[in-house]
Amino acid sequence: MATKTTDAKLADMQKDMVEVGGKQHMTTDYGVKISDPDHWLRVASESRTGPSLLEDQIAREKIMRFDHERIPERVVHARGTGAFGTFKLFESAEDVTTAGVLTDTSRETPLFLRFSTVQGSKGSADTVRDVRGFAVKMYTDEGNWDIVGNNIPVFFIQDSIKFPDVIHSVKPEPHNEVPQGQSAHNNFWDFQYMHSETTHMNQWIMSDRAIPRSYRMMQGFGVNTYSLINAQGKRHFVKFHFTPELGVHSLVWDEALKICGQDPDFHRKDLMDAIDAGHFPRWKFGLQLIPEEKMDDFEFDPLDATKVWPEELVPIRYIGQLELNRNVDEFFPQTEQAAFCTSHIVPGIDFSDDPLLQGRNFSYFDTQISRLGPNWQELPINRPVCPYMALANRDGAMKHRITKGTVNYWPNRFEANPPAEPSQGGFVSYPEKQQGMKLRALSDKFKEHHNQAQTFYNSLSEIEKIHVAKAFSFELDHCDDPVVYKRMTERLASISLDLAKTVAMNVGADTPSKALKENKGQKAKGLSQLEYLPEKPIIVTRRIAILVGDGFDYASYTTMKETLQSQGAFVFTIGAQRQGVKAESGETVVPDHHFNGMRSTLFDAVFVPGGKHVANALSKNGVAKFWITESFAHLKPIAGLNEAVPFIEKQIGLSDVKVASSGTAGLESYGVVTGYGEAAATLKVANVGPNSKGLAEMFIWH
Ligand code: HDE
Repeated sequence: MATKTTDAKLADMQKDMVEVGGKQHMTTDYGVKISDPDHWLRVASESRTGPSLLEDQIAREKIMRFDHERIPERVVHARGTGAFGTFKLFESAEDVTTAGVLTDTSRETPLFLRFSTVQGSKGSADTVRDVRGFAVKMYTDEGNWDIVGNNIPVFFIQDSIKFPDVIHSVKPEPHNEVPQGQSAHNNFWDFQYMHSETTHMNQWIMSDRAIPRSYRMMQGFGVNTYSLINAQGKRHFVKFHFTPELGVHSLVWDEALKICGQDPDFHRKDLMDAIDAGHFPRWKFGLQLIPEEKMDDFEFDPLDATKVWPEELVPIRYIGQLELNRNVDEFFPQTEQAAFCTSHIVPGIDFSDDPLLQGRNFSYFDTQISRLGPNWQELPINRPVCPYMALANRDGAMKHRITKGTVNYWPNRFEANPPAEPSQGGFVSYPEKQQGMKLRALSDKFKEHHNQAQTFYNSLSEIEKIHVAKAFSFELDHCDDPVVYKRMTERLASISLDLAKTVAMNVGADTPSKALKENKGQKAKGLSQLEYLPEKPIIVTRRIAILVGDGFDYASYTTMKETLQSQGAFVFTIGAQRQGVKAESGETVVPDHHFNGMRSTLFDAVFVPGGKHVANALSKNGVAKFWITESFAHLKPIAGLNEAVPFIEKQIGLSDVKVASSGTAGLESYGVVTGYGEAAATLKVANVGPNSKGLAEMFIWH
């Protein structure tokens, strides 16, 4: 029995839900109960297994259904995962739009959000270096509104007609289908060089934005320019923003590479685990608005998707909140079959002449047909929750909805299902005056490609800049055609001569002697991800490992575990063996994993309690020792007590880790906190920093 709900989308989908379990017998698709699901009907006796019979309608049905289980994966963004949630407004935007979803502060609009990577196939790894998709479908009272965004605010190209080229260049190469889930190859960087309009975007994808720690810890951007129309018929151009409550955080590259193999589902599990635990991820929703008459006031064209609208010039107005609060029940019908369309807008919202958006409006609608067939809009995940009657849209493969009545056209003699006047909510396109030559061209302002790329680079912190240089060096190292890596390195001299020189040295390109474009050091707001840390550092949903073996100190283990858990952290005991680990004082703890079952990369921090286990187990185990070394290399907070202190000190090879004297609070150095003696008994944890900054805040002693 479906549970009662106030969530309109959940109630809608429940009409099509059945549940595994209970006393209901197993049946065929046509409802007949099955008596023996394990054997094909065949000629057989005790001594002989004879031929299988084609007559077996039950076996044939089962095999046929299996043979056709797969549908084409998305041509891009094939790898992804999603969740349901709600959208609430805390401020009406009725001064700029009539859209109910953006003006009615009493509503809770149900939604589905799908996150994705772009390059890899459906089975590729989550933590690759790539753009992340951020596609939201809001089931509003006036129809579905889709914002099909990314976690990076700009795009590679300016004209949709180039999309097949940019995607072909990044996808596995055609002759050998290599590489999977990577942009580190000749064709991609060849294309990037050939199109200088990609210069801005490839600064973003070489930054830490392309290796997020979690889907919950990245921004979402609509990227394209849309319009909002108010009750007076006035138009504002708009960009949509989603800013995560948890802040923006990234992995470090070595960690990301390793997690690809160690847990390819790292991000989708992270999302599901947080929602299951009731730690619902939230994003503030904001608008950047430009009144129509101001569109020519900028040095860039606001319709150019390779440019951001600098926040100094166009501030973000936050008006709402998006929350994810329910995992899907079944992946295929609720995520794989989700079909997003940039063309799905509701009254009060309209398109713009953004040339990328115009092409997307055709493409998304079109691609769903090859994935799902012409009736994809009727699938439970895609259909609206408001009343709908598409009078003339009938038939086609896999038609599902049954529409009663004798007419399927307009006008009809019954005046059945008449169109709606604008005052009744009928969609009316903004009556824009258009005049011009029919040409294959873009406006002149689209020709400038480097200013914002430089501003992005200049705005990064030193450590972020180092990461960009390392990322370019990794990528171009994987290009074996000298034409590709040499030319691309040269291009970097139009961003920063230092960057170009570092990359040239690493990848074996010619060292550029002069900048190709003067860099005046221009910076802007909102570009460095360090600006998006939570107001107060929080530990909630961070994964923390406690390493124990036989002989560990039970008191400090439990104090630390309980304190961390009370603050919403996910704590895992990693033990020498999962059969049970015995404390010095006799208690037995059953670890969640054993040393070889997990890796430090899958956790945000590590704690080692004191006790004889350090000598008995930890210092004799290579994996446990490497856990500490690797955590340190990945800039993770490490804490240890008593016997664990010299152990940690040895693994990280730090001569200046300071150690407090017995009975006093511990000290920290480089994100390592250590302590001896009584400190263990009074251990408390407060303000925990993100893994990229403020590491020393991880463990605070009171
Ligand atoms: Fe997409 N893109 N795209 N894209 N895109 C698709 O539609 C396309 C672009 C984005 O979770 C496809 O349903 C063109 C920008 C996301 O299901 C396809 C152009 C942005 C998703 C398509 C772009 C995106 C897609 C493939 C250039 C950020 C996954 C499957 C003009 C704002 C949605 C599908 C999901 C998916 C076309 C550029 C984001 C082929 C032609 C810019 C998040 O229609």
